[in-house]
Amino acid sequence: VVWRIACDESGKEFTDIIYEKAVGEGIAKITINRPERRNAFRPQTIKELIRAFNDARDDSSVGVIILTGKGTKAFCSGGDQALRTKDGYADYEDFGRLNVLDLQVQIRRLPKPVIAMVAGYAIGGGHILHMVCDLTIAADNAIFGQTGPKVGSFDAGYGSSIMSRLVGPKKAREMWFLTRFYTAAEADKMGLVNTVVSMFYFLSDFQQENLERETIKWCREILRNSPTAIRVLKSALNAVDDGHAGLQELGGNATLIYYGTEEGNEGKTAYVERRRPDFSKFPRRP
Ligand code: 2NE
Repeated sequence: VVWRIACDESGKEFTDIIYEKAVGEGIAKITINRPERRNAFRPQTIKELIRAFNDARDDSSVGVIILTGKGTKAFCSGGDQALRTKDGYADYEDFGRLNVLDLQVQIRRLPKPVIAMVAGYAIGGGHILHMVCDLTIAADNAIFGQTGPKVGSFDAGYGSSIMSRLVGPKKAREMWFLTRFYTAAEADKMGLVNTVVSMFYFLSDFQQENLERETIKWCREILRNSPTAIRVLKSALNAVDDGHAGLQELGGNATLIYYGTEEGNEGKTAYVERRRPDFSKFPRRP
């Protein structure tokens, strides 16, 4: 795979992330780039992630998006605790924010599969980010866990509800109440990840390519399939849990497909031609 640096329509450079697209592949890769802080995010990081995800969503040549962290030590260690204030996380502005919640919703509703590629720690808000992704490919050095109740935080939204769906209500309570860390093998057993890439010789960047190779394999398998089927299935798999918003996403897909039919087009054409629409030739299917 040949990666080329990408940008969004603003053309502004990214400081906290690396945004790339694989030449001729239909794959975008978004890398949190704060390895010196175990890829903890600050508001700026989240703003950049949102921009990159928006671009990947709008780029019709992209079919799958990989979210990962720079280096082998961490996928993401959650919110940058040094920047935590009374009202969220604050960097350049004098008020805090929890804009990671917007990012979670964005990933959840993005009509293309998002794959978390996890090496090292996925902790706190970083753990929640991998959970909201559609699939997780983990290296065998990956460590998963919530620290919220230990560091005076919690995520009572997706961080609780999706976790409970993934690992079951008892295990979710264990993860949140005890704030233990879990190995990749344990996470696999709990249903937190899709596969673990075995890399006993994992320590150099070159070896990290094993994890990416496996992830690309999964991407290519997805990309061989129908984009519309994948799109509708993602919204269908989320619909019940996401309530009205989930139904809206699924319903939006029905409208999208209907607009492409002759029947849907007849309504619009009749309006534009200022005549009564003639739907008589369209079947009322059993
Ligand atoms: C991730 C973990 C377990 C890694 O441990 P280790 O031993 O590999 O690294 P170390 O030495 O702890 O960290 C390396 C450097 O990264 C910083 C550290 O302070 C350290 O800095 P220096 O001493 O070298 O200057 N660092 C790591 N994680 C950071 C963070 N989250 N914020 C700021 N600096 C961080 C270990 O580092 C760890 O346990 N990190 C904290 C994990 C954590 O508690 N995250 C916040 C959870 S709450 C949250 O994310 C959240 C939420 O609950 C709700 C909404 C939004 C966010």
